[in-house]
Amino acid sequence: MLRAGLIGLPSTGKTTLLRLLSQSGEHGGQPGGRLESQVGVARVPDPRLDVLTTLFKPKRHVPATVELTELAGHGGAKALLDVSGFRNADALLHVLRLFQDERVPHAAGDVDPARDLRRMEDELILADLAVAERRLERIRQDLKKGKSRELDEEARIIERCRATLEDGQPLRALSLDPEDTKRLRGFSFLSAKPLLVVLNLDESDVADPAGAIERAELTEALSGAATETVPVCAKIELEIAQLPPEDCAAFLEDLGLADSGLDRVIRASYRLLGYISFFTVGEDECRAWSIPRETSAQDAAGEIHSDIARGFIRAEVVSYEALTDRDGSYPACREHGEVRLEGKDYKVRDGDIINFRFAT
Ligand SMILES: Nc1nc2c(ncn2[C@@H]2O[C@H](COP(=O)(O)OP(=O)(O)O)[C@@H](O)[C@H]2O)c(=O)[nH]1
Ligand SMILES: [Mg+2]
Repeated sequence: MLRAGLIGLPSTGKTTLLRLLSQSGEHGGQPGGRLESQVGVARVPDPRLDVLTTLFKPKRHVPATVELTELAGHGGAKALLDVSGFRNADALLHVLRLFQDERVPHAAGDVDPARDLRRMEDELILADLAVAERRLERIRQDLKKGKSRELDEEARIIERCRATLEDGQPLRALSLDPEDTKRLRGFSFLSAKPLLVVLNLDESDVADPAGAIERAELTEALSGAATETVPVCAKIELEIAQLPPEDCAAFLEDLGLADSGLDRVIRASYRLLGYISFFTVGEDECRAWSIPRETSAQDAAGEIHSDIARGFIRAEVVSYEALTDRDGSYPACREHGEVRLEGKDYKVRDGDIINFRFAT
């Protein structure tokens, strides 16, 4: 499951966004509060799962999910990020306040998103710099006890990280070879994580996000590597999401929005991370699973259960298009040679419908 951490200064709309994405109307904690840590689960909207559900009429249908966490106690005056809380996150969602509202004082004074974006980036960089320096110190001590090629390699890449951070650049700007990527994985550097900037717009700007970005002088700051931007209007969208479903579309359209905040934020996250979905189908359950692009069949099996990965024999694969074209009939797909048997190294494609054969 994809894990996303919500970051941002107080009173920018993190909790509101969390509730919008997890479609939960409950109000945990105080508005703008700093003390609450909250977790929400967002279901990934996917019309393909709906089609499969109509074809197979399973007892259950289970969408892929994204787990969202808002951590307590960061983003204050000292703005210390609790690194450990985000260690597991696959991506960070930075909620940036563009909305003006006198009733909601902004902790940092005026509404100035360019400043806030830089400030949060600096927080990530500082937290990472501390980690890099601590590790370099340890390596230096270990090298006194005995040389090793791997320690030298690690020192080299961490030194490169340190220099990048010292220069005020996030680590996501670095291009690394796979070996170095592996060496750095254990450090869970925050500024290396893909970043989705969620622009929490003023109601009056919803129809013109490009204009709002320009007026806030954010264009250049948002052009960085491994970042995506998505505009929302968290408060109004949450109000709309709580209306009966048949009214939602009309209200969104009135605002100038083509689809829901949930759709837009999740789609942007998938683009950012390069995630794709595969499906499992049957009478009991139709289910969507998210995996990074280029995931092997065996690793995809592990997403379902480690036993299936361990006992992996073959993946029986048919594309979503082929199976739905034949009204969900496996025999018809087989007859036309559309069901393939793939080995453990097969790279799963978006929309594959997979039946894993495994030994227990
Ligand atoms: N006007 C307006 N107010 C918002 C918007 N998003 C959030 N708020 C309000 O800002 C306050 C703080 O929001 P909250 O989500 O708790 O912020 P957090 O501190 O970042 O978690 C609440 O009163 C929200 O209703 C928005 O898009 N427009
Ligand atoms: Mg909050």
